[in-house]
Amino acid sequence: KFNEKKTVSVLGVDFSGGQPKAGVDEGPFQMIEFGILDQIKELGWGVEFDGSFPNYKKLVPVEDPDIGNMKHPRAVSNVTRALARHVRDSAMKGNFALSLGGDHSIAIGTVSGTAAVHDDFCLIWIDAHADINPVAETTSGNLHGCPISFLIDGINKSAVPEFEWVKPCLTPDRLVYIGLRDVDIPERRIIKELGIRAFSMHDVDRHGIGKVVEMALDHVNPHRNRPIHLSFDVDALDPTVAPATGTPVRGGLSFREGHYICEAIAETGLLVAMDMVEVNPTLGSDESLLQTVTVGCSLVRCALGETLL
Ligand code: EXY
Ligand code: MN
Ligand code: MN
Ligand code: MN
Repeated sequence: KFNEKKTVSVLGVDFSGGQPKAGVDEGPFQMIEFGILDQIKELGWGVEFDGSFPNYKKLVPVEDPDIGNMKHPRAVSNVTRALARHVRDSAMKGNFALSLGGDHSIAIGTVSGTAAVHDDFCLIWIDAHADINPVAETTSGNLHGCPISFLIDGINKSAVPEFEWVKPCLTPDRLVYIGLRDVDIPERRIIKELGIRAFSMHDVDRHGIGKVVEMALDHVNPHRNRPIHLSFDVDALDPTVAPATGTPVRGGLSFREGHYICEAIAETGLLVAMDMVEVNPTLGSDESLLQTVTVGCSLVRCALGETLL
């Protein structure tokens, strides 16, 4: 078992450059203000947190013109490159790496960091979106819609020098999605071509969340021996459950379905890293902010074993 309540390295990633809305960079501050660090300690884990905050904003260049359709490419590259090192160093020490976003482009770094230590890892991606747009085909140009295209070999056909440091570290059979309901046409093509296993909300309705998580784990982790990286985009949840997020899509996971996923993954004892992303405390009322930060923190606690008896 990997996650035998050792120490959690908490990485606050105050970054919003993978998408156009301000505020998602405040997600980590809000979750820390809400008490996530003490909550994790209360579960029996040690917590390592750099009080001075890595401050990823410092890595955002003043000049960052588009490359092709890509917006803020150098900012995303600089931040994710530094983050990959932080996650790698945490994992190397045997710590659980918890990255609090920030937008989902940060997963370029978090997953690369995990892969550097656990080369046989699998990736469970909980999201309304597939985040696998090739950079040559993204219509929005927002890199939070593209992170996985950097991680799997061959999706981005021509190399982008700014991202040359990213080594494809994931094979299609070690990725699984749960929660999808807003997938772009190039993304559908890639999922099909590469045979990536994806459980949409339709599948959750049909089979129930218990069966879906079991099928997802059987696919990416058939012998239950691979380290797991869980990348949880809060917009996977229904907007009535998590309203303060940049790209909400109706018809998402219920409060319990979201928590069930985290609990079932915690139960495997194989979780080594988690991202909690796209919490944007500036979108909506104070009430929807509190609601979203609360649910983000409680998903993290469940993934760390809060509800295991
Ligand atoms: N697929 C759309 C795009 O590429 O712009 C929307 C992506 C939203 C991504 C959010 C974080 O999951
Ligand atoms: Mn700009
Ligand atoms: Mn996402
Ligand atoms: Mn999303």
